[in-house]
Amino acid sequence: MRVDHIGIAVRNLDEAVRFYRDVLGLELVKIEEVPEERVRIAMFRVGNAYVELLQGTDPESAVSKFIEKRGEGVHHIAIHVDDVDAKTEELKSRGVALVYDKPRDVSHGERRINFVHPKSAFGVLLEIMTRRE
Ligand code: CMX
Repeated sequence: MRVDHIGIAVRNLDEAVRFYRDVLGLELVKIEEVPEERVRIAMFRVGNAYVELLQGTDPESAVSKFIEKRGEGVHHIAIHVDDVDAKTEELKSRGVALVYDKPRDVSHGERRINFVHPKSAFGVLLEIMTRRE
């Protein structure tokens, strides 16, 4: 397993991109909409991992609701696993609260993801995911 990315919730993606790319100097890999999760994201490569900025695309988006309640900031940590379906089943059998019963494909199948609810992970939203590249 390895850390794949750290997700940061922001109100204004374009403004945040200007900081992370132009001021901090991180390498912007892509900006894309992920309709399955109702977010627009910007991915920056940092060594073998990424920083992912997320802006909700509607008020009901998990990211919009997070910002409404807790403000901008670190939203989730994503752990890459070999088989997210197997990991989901293993964690469920251990009584861990998962957000989705089955993992879902996002970004045209580039990533398959699920989330451990923060109540099962000591206050942190953990994404478990497999990246197909
Ligand atoms: N990190 C830590 N705690 C969080 C949290 C987060 N990201 N989001 C919510 N919480 C906490 C809340 O503060 C709240 O705590 P208290 O009960 O102590 O107040 C508790 O979890 C419940 O929060 P809520 O506002 O009632 O939120 P919901 O239970 O409705 O939703 C969650 C929480 C995790 C199920 C929802 O955010 C979710 O489905 N997340 C998964 C999807 C997602 O985040 N998608 C965006 C990323 C997509 C991508 O990376 O591409």
